[in-house]
Amino acid sequence: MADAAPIPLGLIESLRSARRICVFSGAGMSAESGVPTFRDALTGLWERFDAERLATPEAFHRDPSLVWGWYEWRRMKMRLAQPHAGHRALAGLERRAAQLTVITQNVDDLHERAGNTNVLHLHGSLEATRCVRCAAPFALPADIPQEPEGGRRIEPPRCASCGGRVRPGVVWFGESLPMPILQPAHDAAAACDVWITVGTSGLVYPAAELPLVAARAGATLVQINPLPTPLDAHYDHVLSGTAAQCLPELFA
Ligand code: BV8
Ligand code: ZN
Repeated sequence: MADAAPIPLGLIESLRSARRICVFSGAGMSAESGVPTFRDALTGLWERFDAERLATPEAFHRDPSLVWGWYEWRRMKMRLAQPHAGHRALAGLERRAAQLTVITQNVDDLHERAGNTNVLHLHGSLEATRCVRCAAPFALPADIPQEPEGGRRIEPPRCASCGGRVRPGVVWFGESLPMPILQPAHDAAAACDVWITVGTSGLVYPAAELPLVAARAGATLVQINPLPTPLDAHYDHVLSGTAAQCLPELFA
């Protein structure tokens, strides 16, 4: 990976004086921990699938054990992963900043495992599973899921209360984001001094709207991504680098 571009001095100054900071993370935030990005989560056994078609209620209804197998594989990758220097930089920032809100599209728990406590999961969590029929939470076994022997399909567990099928606790395409999460995320975007987006292609809505809410409210916008994204023009600073390179530099 090429070295990250130097951080502009003016940006370091504005970060030091910021009282309310929002960090908006996507799948690229977890890439250096070994968790495949959303579009890369279809390598190997999954390479012939399209994430946007697999991460839907229709796909789960049509082939529950294929979809459950994909999530078990992703949960295995997450539980084997460790937070990297970028996650730790954000945990350190939370201890120093007046107010830091992490708004993540990710369904892994790496921000929390690094030590951040104020984390809003817009798209749910791989660790939260519930019954499709009665919505009772289902406690997953603590051990690391094993790579399905050769195949991909794993029959989803059944709810102890009503026998209904258990589903992943994520927000699928076509499902609404939970307002108890989306509203505080929107409010934090509208009130922050600095908004930092890290590791997202900016393609998924309504999450992709949030940086524009911060921009309209007059915040300084920073984009961290090794590649250009369609929303770069809305940013005051575009840092061409990775999460593990740029975040420790910003918040050393
Ligand atoms: C909804 C959980 C109402 C599941 C996910 C306008 C308004 C509202 C809705 C829509 C709209 N337009 C279209 C829609 C529909 C749809 C949508 O947005 N479609 C897209 C594809 C066009 N949105 C919805 O359906 C949402 N629901 O709006 O409800 C409704 C109700 C009924 C009918 C209609 C509407 C629900 C969206 C939530 C979907 N669930 N996740 C799961 O994980 O399995 S989204 C999924 O994509 C992940 O959460 C992921 O985080 C997210 C976004 O992807 P990215 O995070 O950006 O990841 P990606 O791989 O794309 O990119 C990685 C980036 O990292 C790259 O830029 C790369 O360069 C960079 N990178 C790589 N390495 C590094 C790095 N950066 C830094 N460091 C590195 N080392
Ligand atoms: Zn049930």
